[in-house]
Amino acid sequence: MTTPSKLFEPYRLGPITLPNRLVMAPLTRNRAVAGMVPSPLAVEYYGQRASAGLLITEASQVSQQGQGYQDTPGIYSKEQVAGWRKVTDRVHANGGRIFIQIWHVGRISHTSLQPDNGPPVAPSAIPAKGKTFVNNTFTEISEPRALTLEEIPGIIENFRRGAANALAAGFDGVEIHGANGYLLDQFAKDGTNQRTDAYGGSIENRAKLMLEVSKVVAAEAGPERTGIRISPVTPSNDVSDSNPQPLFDYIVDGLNALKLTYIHVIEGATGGPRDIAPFDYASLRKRFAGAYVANNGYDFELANKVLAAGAADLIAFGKPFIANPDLVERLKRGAPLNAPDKATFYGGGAKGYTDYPVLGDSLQAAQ
Ligand code: 8OZ
Repeated sequence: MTTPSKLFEPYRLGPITLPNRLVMAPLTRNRAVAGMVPSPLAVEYYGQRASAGLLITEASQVSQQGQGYQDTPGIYSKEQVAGWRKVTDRVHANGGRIFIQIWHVGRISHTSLQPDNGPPVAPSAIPAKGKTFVNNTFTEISEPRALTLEEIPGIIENFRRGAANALAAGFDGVEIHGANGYLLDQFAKDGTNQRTDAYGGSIENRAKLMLEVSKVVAAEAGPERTGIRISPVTPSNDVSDSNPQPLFDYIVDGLNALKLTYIHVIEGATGGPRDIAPFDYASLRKRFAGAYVANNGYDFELANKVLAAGAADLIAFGKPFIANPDLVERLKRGAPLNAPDKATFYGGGAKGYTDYPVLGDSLQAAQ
């Protein structure tokens, strides 16, 4: 006898009822068109995946300064809002729900993407070791400059505008990208933040920007429609912290006070080992009254185990959703999954984006 899986039970996320506990994780696909507008193919791509309990879009920059890779969509211009409106309309027409992930990359960028070809901005002028994808090639990340104290309100305002634009584009909510070594994570962690002003030094000061951004986004979108993604121990984008547990305990206490609807937690190294460093994720869950969305390397078995134990409310799947538009149906039926093609993750057209077969297609193909 099989135990019924909690993955397929509905979940009330604030004002929104999700028909199941599967979340499509935000996935960078680098297919935006001129003006960093989501392409018509994105309408198809997200529309195909509308059976997920909740879709979260690819990370979308809140300003030109917030862009770090070629052809990632924005949420700061009228044209971008109009492009996203087509996506949300299609998802809703197909019966789905969709949040947009809003993003500022901070130091993970290249001068060729920045206003006036200037340096990318960061909490401190510490270059990241690594490469970004620009001009169709992998290129060294550019040396950043430290943001002045006077520039910080402008960044917070850009996130607020992103949230306002998201609502205008018809999104059901907003996810703040606080993870993976981008701007908000760079401020939070002491490997990248050596500021001596109100945004550096103590845990309280380093967490300040993430919490201030969360406050204005929640004020704009409503806390019941605002989530945030965090990655306490990931080494992504050359980020590190000497003591992440008290830092993220403090951050999550602050997010709880703001009554955000969910925390989306990348457990371990993003896209890598779940056990890269010791960290007590249950401590975050205990501190937070809203939903806990668990991510990183989940399969059906681990998802069921964690949901059954009450350690998470929702499970975010990344790569499986790239390759399986009907992931919910496939897991429900115990059907085989299509394998994702890494070569078409970033950039390109329909291939590896909108052409993965759904179950009926593969059965037909097999006949
Ligand atoms: C892969 C490639 C570029 C960006 C993240 C937004 O890691 C990203 C990203 C992933 O959060």
